[in-house]
Amino acid sequence: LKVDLEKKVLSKTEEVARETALFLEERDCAAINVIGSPGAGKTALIEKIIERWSPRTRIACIVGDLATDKDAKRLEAKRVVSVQLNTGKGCHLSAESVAKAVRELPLEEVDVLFVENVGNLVCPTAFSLGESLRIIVLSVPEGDDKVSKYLPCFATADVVVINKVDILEHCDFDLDRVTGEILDLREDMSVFVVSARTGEGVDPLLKELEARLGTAEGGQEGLSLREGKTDS
Ligand SMILES: Nc1nc2c(ncn2[C@@H]2O[C@H](COP(=O)(O)OP(=O)(O)OP(=O)(O)O)[C@@H](O)[C@H]2O)c(=O)[nH]1
Ligand SMILES: [Mg+2]
Repeated sequence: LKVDLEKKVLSKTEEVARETALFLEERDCAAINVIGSPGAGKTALIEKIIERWSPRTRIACIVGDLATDKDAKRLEAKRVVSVQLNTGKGCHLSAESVAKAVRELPLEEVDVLFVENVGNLVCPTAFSLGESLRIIVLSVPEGDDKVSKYLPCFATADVVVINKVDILEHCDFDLDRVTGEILDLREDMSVFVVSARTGEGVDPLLKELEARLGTAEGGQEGLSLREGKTDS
């Protein structure tokens, strides 16, 4: 009797996320799952990236929120297609709801899909949505103890963005220590210190995203499924 110990039994939600990843890959569309506390600046960061990338890189957004469509309206004002998903009392986007939403988007005309998760540093990180990249946004007014307090969340990130650096001097936030804590989490982790308000630090972040997603001039050769760092 031969038992394959390597074979992973996928849960239903993991299976759905994997199908979404394949669906997106077949359409050469990279998805970025953006996670962070309420008010960390997730939408502000996506807005800033749209300003820099669009229209050369074609962008669409799926936005999770408990009840309103405020974020989708903000993103639509940047002239990108946005789907609002209301979760009611749900504290994170589900793989199932995102799977439905991606099938409503004109993905043949989209290079990068931003999925802004519900503001929360706990639940969204336990579920893959089929993304190829995961960004965690941490803002300096939240305090510099958050990486150690929400370690499982930060450990699942590919890229961490420390936002609102324009107000650093007004906050007790040890930038060097926090950056070090994040970089210590994994070898391939990247950290960027930015202000989504002023645009400071956004260019190096965009270079890294372009390199990871393969969306720089010359196409999407670098695009691949995100494996293994998502669900615990
Ligand atoms: N000073 C400063 N304020 C910022 C920056 N980025 C965002 N903000 C402000 O922070 C507040 C929250 O920003 P949002 O982009 O709505 O944050 P969010 O993470 O999308 O919030 P939710 O979707 O509600 O979870 C807004 O008042 C923004 O103007 C920044 O870099 N600097
Ligand atoms: Mg938002």
